[in-house]
This record gives sequence, structure tokens and C-alpha cells, in this order.
Amino acid sequence: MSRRLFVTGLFATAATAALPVGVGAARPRTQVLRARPAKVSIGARTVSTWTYDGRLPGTRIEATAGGVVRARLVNDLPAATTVHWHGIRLDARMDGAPGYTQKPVPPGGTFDYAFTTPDPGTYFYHSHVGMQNDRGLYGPLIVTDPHEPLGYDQEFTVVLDDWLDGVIGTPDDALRRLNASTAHDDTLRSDLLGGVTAELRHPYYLVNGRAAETPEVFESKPGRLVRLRIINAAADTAFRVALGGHRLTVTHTDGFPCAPLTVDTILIGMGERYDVLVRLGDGAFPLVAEAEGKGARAFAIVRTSRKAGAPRSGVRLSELSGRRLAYADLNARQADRLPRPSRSVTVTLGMRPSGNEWTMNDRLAADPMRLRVERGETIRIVLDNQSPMWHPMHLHGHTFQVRTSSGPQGPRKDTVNVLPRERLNIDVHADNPGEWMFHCHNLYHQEQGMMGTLGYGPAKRMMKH
Ligand SMILES: [Cu+2]
Repeated sequence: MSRRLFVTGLFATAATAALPVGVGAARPRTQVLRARPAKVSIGARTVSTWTYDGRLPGTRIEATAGGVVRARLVNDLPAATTVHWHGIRLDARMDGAPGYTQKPVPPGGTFDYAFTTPDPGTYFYHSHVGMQNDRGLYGPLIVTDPHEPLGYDQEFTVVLDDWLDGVIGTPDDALRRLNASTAHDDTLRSDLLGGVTAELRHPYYLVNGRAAETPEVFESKPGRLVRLRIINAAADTAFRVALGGHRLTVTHTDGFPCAPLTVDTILIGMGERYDVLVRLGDGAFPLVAEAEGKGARAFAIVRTSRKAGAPRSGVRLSELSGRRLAYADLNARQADRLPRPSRSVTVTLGMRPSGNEWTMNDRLAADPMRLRVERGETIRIVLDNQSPMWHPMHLHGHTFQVRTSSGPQGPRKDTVNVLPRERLNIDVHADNPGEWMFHCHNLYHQEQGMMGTLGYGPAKRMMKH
């Protein structure tokens, strides 16, 4: 009896993965992602790095809600790799989690990803092997809604990144330097993030692969209502984002709609996404992403007038210190609110005395914390940060609801920033069987151990690789 139920469950998953459904879902073409070393211009200089197809960011992949993404990873790197589809509630076999859902693809190998994208929204894809995401191995993944309820005239994808590869060595070199010391750089501080905010200074901060000196220019017209899809693909940098002379109406958090709210600035952690609407004025406006606690910024220009002079990258913006979005301001729409949790588990975020080992329930990635759930239940995870740094915690395969109060409120998200000494509740509805990574999206913390799992049924052993 139970076996039959199990098989039925499997079939349901396979059918969902294989069949495009929804309005106008044509058979999609296969997107080839060739991971390869390349020299790319970040505007300020040319750097040697690892990319998808020699582009930075990788190609914008567009899908339709209910449709299917087919992507062939071709690995021309000198190292094994995978692609993770960040935020997508997909079939676990397609999640690109090395050691959990697939063996990393060796040099010269290929892997065919095919999965349904059930929920519209702003997502991204990136390598999930080692420090590769702090190279150029990332790109936007936009899932459009065939019944898009938002009216707007134009949209821009704004991918933020911190950059060191090919400038001060590789990210692997940077990780080795961090591991050789027990100290933290005390000068990287932000009150917003509760103290020391990052592991290291990146020499450049990028919008769509371009440094502030030679910025990306988004062209539009006065009076247009534009949708900015803001993605933080950085390894170690939270950004405070503002558009000079404008306020931002937040409409989505991590792909999911929220009750619209207008603010001056948003703080976006690694792995988070926000969609905002802006009615543009007449001129050339600075789009600033302040690298929080790092005394530097990513910068782009939104231009609606040919005549207006270009703003300088160092321009002071009052919006950056204006009203800032807080999680407590955000509410998922009624249809996306999760049922009441039936039980609660605590996940303690910690740091070992070495200063470069980060733990979940006192465990490191090599012998990870494994939360167990049963399909259909809703659990509350209490994220209890007893470490001295903030952590953007990301759960694969699910979008949880952040509970900032005891009521039904709170946004749907897949990545949430937890400040030092903070306890934050997230509710997870277990509707997507698999063994899922649950980790800090500070890539340095991830590689220093801050990686656990959330899985269905009895604990499984990791694959050897
Ligand atoms: Cu962390």
C-alpha cells in the first residue's frame, strides 16, 4: 500500500517535469550553456575568468510559468561544474546540487537540464561547485507570467555582483587567504547588518558585468513605468539600492508577488531578488548599489533624455538614507500564504573559535545538519543566529514564508538575511520531495561549512564524488 503511494508520487513528479502546460506553451528550444574560461571586459579592465559562453552575466534565459526550460551544460572548464536554478521549485534531479542531486559534470562532459518553471518571477542560475559562483558563472532566469497582472511599459534586468577574479587572484586564492587567518576585517562594518558585514573587499562592484567607471546605461523615455528586476549574484556583498530622484515600489520578493510598498531604498543580500516599479522622470539618473559596509558601489545610469548630462558614479543620493524596506513591511498575497505550521525546529547559526568555520546546529558541511520533513506538512524553522555575522540563508526547491509577526503576514522568499543575535521564523510547506540544500549564500561561509539539508523521509547518504 505505502509502496503504491510512493510510486504514484514519483509519477506525479515525473509528469510535471516532462509536460509543458499552461497557455501558449510551445516546445522550447534547448539553451546551450557552455561553461568556459574567457577574457571579458568589465569596462574598467579586461579580466580572465570563467563564464557561460564568454558573457558576463550569462545569457538571460526566459521561460513561461508552467512551461519548460531545457538547457544543455557543456563543460569546457578545467574543473567539474553544475548549474543550480536558484529559487525555482523544480524537480530535485535538476537542482544542480553537487553530491546531493547530481555528480558534478567533469571537464569535457555535458548535462541536460529540463524542468518545469511553476512560478513566474525573477530568478537566476549559477554554478554550485566550490567558489565558481564568485567567478563569472551566473546569469538571470526570468519566468514570465502569461497572465501578468502588473501593467508596465518596459523592464530592465539589474544583476549585481562583487568582482575579484583575475584582479587579485581567484576566489579560491581569496578563500585560502581567509582560511589561513583567524581574524576578520573589522573595517567592513554596517549597522544595518549588525556589525562586521563581509569577509573581504572586492576591487570592483558590477551592474550587468560593468564596473562603475564605464556604467551600463538603461535607455527609456520620460513618464514610462519600468520594472526593475534586481538580482544580487554577489558572493560576499549586500547592496543598498536606490535610483536618484525616484522612489521604488516593491512588487515582488524572490519572485513572489507582495502587497506593493513604496520606499526610497532596499537592502538586498546575496541570492535575494526584488522587483520594483518606477515611473521615470526626464533626465539621466544614477542607479546606485552601495556595497554595504565596503565604502564602494556598483553604478549604472537610467537615461530618458539625450541632452541630460551623465551623473557621476560618486554622486551623493539622499534616497540611500531614506525609508528602507524591511521584511516586516512585506506581505505575501492571500493565495500565497502558507498553512499554520504543525511543529517547529530551531536551526542555530554559529561560528567556531577558528573564525572561519560556520555551522548550522553545530555541524559543518562535511557532516551536515539534516532536517527531516514529511510531504504535506508545514514546519516552522527558527533561524537563531548566535554567530557574530549576518547570513543570507537560502533553501533550495521551496519558497518559504517569513513570519515577522504572529499573524498571517510576511513575504514569500527563498533567501532571507538573518542578523547577528536575531531569531527569525520561516515557515516551509513540504510540497517538493527531495534532498535539498539549505545554506548560507555568502559563498565564503558556504565553503567554510555553512551548508545543511532539508530532506523528505529518513536521512539519505550523500553521493560520493
Ligand atoms: Cu553566512
